[in-house]
Amino acid sequence: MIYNNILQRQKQNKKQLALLIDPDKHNTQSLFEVTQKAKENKVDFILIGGSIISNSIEEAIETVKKNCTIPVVLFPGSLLQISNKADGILLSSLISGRNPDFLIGNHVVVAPLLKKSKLEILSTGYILIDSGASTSVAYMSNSTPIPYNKTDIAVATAIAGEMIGHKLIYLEAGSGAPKPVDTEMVKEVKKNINVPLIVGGGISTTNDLISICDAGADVIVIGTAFEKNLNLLKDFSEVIHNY
Ligand code: 1GP
Repeated sequence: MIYNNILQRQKQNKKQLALLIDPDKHNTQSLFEVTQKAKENKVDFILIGGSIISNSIEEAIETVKKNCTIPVVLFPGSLLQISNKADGILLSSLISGRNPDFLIGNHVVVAPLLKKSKLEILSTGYILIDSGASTSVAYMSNSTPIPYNKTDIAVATAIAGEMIGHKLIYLEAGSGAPKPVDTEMVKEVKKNINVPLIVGGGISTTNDLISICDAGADVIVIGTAFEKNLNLLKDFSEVIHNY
């Protein structure tokens, strides 16, 4: 259902806005505010997760779901961030890295649980790109990102990810990255794959957003920019939904 929507929108050459919520950056009141804004501005889906979470992910999902009907998709930074209360999960393999746990090991551990759940499984080839600063995801996954300008490596990685069978490719600069993934890289990756392309990390202005849309991203993920200024959601949503 979530994936079909993404495919449909991709076919119509429409973009989708995904709001990333890190439960540790919120309390119940701020979660209420953020979901309210997401609802008003027609966010397409909510990703929920973080590198380290000390707040309850289940409580955060419950609060979000109490306030809106936007699909909630887990974006787990660890095995502790799996919950049946969400609608789906980005089951990501960190294909830019060479750490077996993040390529397949963790997936094996949670597979039986996921099979029993009603979560929609969105198999994702997750590609981390160096954005000039070290990121939590690179450190926590003990993996090396693809260098910022090595478009050929990113393209080959995305092609391999699609060939292996991932339903989505995610180009990630890392949460709070000083700059987004290079638009040339986004363009080339887009040219070389058929599955929908997600781009996120370091997108902080409407200009960034427009450039990433123009380069061919199908789904754009925003977290930090909205944590800093929730009013940006309206502007970003207008860009995406009038695209
Ligand atoms: C991180 O791509 C997402 O996984 C969003 O990044 O927090 O920089 O928007 P930002």
